[in-house]
Amino acid sequence: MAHHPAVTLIGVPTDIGAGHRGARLGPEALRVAGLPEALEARGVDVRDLGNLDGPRNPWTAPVQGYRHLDEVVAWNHALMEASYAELQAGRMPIMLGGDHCLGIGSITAVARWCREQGKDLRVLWLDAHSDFNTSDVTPSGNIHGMPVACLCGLGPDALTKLGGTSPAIKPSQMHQIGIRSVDPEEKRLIKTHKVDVYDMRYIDENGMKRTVEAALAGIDENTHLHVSFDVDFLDPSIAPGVGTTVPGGVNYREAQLVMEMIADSGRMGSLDIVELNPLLDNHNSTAELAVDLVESLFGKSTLMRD
Ligand code: 6HN
Ligand code: MN
Ligand code: MN
Ligand code: MN
Repeated sequence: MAHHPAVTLIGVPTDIGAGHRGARLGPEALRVAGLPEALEARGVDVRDLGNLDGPRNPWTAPVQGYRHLDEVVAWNHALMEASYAELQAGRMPIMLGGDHCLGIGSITAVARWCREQGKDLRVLWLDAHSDFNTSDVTPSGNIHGMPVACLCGLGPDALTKLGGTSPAIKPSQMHQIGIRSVDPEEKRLIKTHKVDVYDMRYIDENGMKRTVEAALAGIDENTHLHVSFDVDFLDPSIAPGVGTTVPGGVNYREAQLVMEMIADSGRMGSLDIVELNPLLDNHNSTAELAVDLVESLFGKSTLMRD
């Protein structure tokens, strides 16, 4: 069995950035689906920090293009500190979301740590969405549609400068797979900023193997790979438990292949699992699938390679 770093599970029970409530229950659903035990069975040293605390969801309308901005800032600030502390302690943080706005705090912490360590950060964003909206162009005001823009320096100071320096990352560090729902103005932004996007058409035409090879091209032993896994990356037929399902997503075998290839790279240093909404799930089956895929991220092959 491959050697794995020690991991720390950080529950981030928030749906503050989403348009549906219920993702706040995601961390518990992942635990009930057996995530800690599955990692332990892979030989991983697992510590569960429990859930972070933060403001409740006020469930109010957007103000100047942002819903719940103050609450999003508070949650991300708490997560940034918790995640940075684990990296400093030499452990791999695994964020149990929670909606995808938590990618701001999570990746801001990773970016700071990589800067200090002289490591090259690369982000793999597995998602149906690009999450590159800004307050001027967002159709919803929901901040889970904005974390990539915020990380690249587009957004309110309170989020773009969460870690002091802005931007946290350059668009060239961001590589997105599975994309199939991008708002019209958001599309213009990701083209202007040249985010590396492998959309479903690319996957159809080239296959998942070549897609992942392209997204990981050029990594080396100095690369820290952060994987941000939005469960709506998966096709809704296998993963109904998310608020923003988009048809035409990644199937079971394609998803396994992505995870196995990331495991083979040996470079994953941090992970978000986000957008799972147990209230929309079918008897926790989406959480169980997420656990199955995380096992593959830690080297459990479904085939004959163990
Ligand atoms: N997610 N583009 C839509 C919006 O409201 O900005 C959907 C965003 C979904 C975000 O799934 O993490
Ligand atoms: Mn997302
Ligand atoms: Mn999404
Ligand atoms: Mn790049």
